[in-house]
Amino acid sequence: MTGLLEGTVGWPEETARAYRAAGLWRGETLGGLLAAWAKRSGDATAVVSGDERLSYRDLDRRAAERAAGLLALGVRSGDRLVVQLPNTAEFVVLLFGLLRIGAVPVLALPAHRRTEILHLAELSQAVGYVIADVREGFDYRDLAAEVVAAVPSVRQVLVLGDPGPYTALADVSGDPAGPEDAVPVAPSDVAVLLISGGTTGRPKLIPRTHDDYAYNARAAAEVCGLTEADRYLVALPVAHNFPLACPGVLGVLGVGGTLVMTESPSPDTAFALVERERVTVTALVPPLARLWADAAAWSRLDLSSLRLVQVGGAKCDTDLARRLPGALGCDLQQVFGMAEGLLNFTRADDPFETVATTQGRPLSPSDEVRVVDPDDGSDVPDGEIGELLTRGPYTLRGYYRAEAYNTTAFTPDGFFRTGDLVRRTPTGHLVVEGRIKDVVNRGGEKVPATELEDLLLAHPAVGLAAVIGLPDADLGERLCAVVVPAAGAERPPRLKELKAHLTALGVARFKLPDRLVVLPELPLTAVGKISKRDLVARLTSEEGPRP
Ligand code: OOB
Repeated sequence: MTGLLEGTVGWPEETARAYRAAGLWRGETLGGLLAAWAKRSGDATAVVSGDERLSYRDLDRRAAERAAGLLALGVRSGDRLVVQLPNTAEFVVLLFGLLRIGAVPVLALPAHRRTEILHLAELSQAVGYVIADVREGFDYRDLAAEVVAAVPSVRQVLVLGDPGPYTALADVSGDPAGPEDAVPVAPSDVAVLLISGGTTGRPKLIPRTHDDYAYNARAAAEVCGLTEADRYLVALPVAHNFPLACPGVLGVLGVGGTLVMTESPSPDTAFALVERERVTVTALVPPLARLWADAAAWSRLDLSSLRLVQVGGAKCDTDLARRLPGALGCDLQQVFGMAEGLLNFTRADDPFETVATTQGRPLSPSDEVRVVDPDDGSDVPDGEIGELLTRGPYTLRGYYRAEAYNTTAFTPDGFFRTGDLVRRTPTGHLVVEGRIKDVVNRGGEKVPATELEDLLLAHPAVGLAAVIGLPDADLGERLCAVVVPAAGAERPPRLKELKAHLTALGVARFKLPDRLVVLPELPLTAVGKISKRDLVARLTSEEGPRP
């Protein structure tokens, strides 16, 4: 059971014992693993980030020094810190610094803004907030000032770069030989809190234990055939589960490979790194994969080192899947995963047709998967569409501090209701066919509809709001806000105004609607709820005028 963190639900003791007996959970902590990896791969390059190159030994030492520095600041085992850092070596150093002392990072994306960060800090009662100084014209220190003012638990702000009034991360360093370094951390403790994109209402936090996350990364590395010769480009935001542990950062370090960090996944920047560092593997979302495939035709840079590109986060359409290997000169792997746990991968020995047309099959022999009728919960036969339910050695048993929500998000016997509609093929591969959860998947970026609707309703000219996803050739789905003007409003709101309103409230830019539709009323279902299905159908067939 998870020891330190109240508000988390662990696996039943008997199940945990079975996962240990099967050798899936090895009783290791992620901090302890880094020390072991440093012994094994000492001089090998662990991380390349800009001009910086850290060997495994350097990384382990830097993490130990960071851990000592954190202890000296008063950070304790079980404390939560919201971490919002770009793809840099410092992310890896800090992550392991925290893991080593049992402090728990809440992994926010660089795109998150006031609304998201305040929520995460409050929900987790974070003691600290870790940021970069300025990125893409946004000064995170200004946001930190608001966080400190609004959330009293936040006592520390640590900054990568110019700290302003706060503490420089570079100064959070101590002597790792100090007596405080020996903080006991249990394998069953929560290692990180990931952010869910798939829940109703405000985003929920997903506790991942050392046991389960170490297994997740190790098994994913194995499925990808990762070896110490692999050099992995961290192109997606590293706080996301996919590049962090599927196999990503943790999987690569586990086999003694090299991480190449990039703050920009654009072909210009990324291709130059692929050439310079002889990158062999990376993970992309479908719109990026398409951009890379198109750009490769024109690029003079040498991409011949690439052997595997993983594509996931949203459905990779079959055309792109067929085109990608030729365009980039490497294998494709489809990945259908979720921060909550379950990962599906196509395998190197799958026929190409399977790689092109399915989203893979479960990672672990201990993953339990059911496909059920969403109405009555009964299992549907293979080939029929139903809701995917899952339970297993790296799938959560409950969101953090979400007792009421958990009663509906899980079955009584512990299966997680993914909200994804899938079809299972005779080979056990899954094809994602849709969704019943109220989320828009904008090219892999998840926008919980109700979260955005609540924010839209705060605008004086908005009476009713429904957020839906409409089909889009590039993003898979684009974000559409359907609103009914407020009774007293002089005129309907404009898209520009609603975007300005959301920006002023401080929401991540990827949550800004691409399109606004104003209607006199919203279609309702038989039980009187807004019928988003009708809205999507109507707007998809009309593709009416864009305001
Ligand atoms: C990954 O994780 P999340 O937590 O951002 O989003 C999970 C959801 C899934 O429930 C599904 O709705 C969608 O994203 N999704 C896909 C997909 N991969 C994820 N839908 C269709 N096809 C796919 N290949 O997105 C994630 C986590 C780990 C690895 C890869 C992706």
